[in-house]
Amino acid sequence: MRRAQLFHYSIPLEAGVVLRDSRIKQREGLLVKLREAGREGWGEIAPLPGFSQETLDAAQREAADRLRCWARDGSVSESTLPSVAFGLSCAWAELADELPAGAEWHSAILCNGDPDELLLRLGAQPAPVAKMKVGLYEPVRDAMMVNLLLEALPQLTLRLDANRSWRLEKARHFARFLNPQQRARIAFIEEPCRTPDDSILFAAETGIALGWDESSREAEFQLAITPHLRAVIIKPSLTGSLSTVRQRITQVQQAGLSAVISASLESSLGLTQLARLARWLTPETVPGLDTLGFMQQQLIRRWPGNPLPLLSEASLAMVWQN
Ligand code: OSB
Ligand code: MG
Repeated sequence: MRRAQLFHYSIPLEAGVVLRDSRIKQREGLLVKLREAGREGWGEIAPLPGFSQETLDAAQREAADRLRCWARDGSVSESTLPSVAFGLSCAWAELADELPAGAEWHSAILCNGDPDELLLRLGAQPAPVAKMKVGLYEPVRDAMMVNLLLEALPQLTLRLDANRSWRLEKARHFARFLNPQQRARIAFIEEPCRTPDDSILFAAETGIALGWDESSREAEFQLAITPHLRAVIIKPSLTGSLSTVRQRITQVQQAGLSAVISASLESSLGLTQLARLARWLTPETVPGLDTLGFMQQQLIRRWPGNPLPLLSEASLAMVWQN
């Protein structure tokens, strides 16, 4: 007997979470629970508005279709909707005991909120890695913040993410105000410029290492070895099934680059699975999973040490079952 259920969740977010120009107040998504032969497997299907092509409604219909086939036949082809393919493949991997339990609980710490608390969190790590969003304010201000943080914490490695905000001229302006002695402590900057070509030019001019995030998910993307390219960000919920994610990671690693597993604002259930993926597939690289702080609740599984209240299965709305 194969049983499948889909639950809908809606988690209130802290005020002011901005995703691609729009402020979102709730994170909505689906959890899938599978049961077979006394075993259980969970997964999360959560298209991210502004990033995913598929809507939550479309994801739910597709997931129910696939699960109906799975319950009948025991196997089913992968969905072409990345969030669905990822969530279902995680649940199947748990059922088959193929997703190792060990997890990487250290993440690149996001620089937002209270600066004193940030310094405390970073100071408590032996080899702290932080991630700062840039491009939202004036380039001079961004550069000053980078300089200050690197000065305050001599052990710190910093990742930057501009989410394609800058024209080349603005990106150059930012780089001019960086303290030259500290540039090498910037592990990489994700997507500094509006176009990949400008980002490549920026990296070549400044020597600041580059990371691809948005670019790596475009249809025409080829992993060309560009000087100064150091990392490719992999967001599984925007990428596809576990096997697609593994292929991507292998390809990136074989090119001598860091594959950085990163969150798409999943609930604690999905985040803990991403932490397991990170330990399993990218053990050398600190993942980017520090997003639970935007949420006001955890679901089903707790992130170790996180004090947010935990919602159980009983408090979720079941929207489909076979
Ligand atoms: O720009 O990388 C992004 C989360 C949701 C949507 C987009 C992004 C992110 C993150 C996740 O930054 C955290 C991380 O990568 O460290
Ligand atoms: Mg990014």
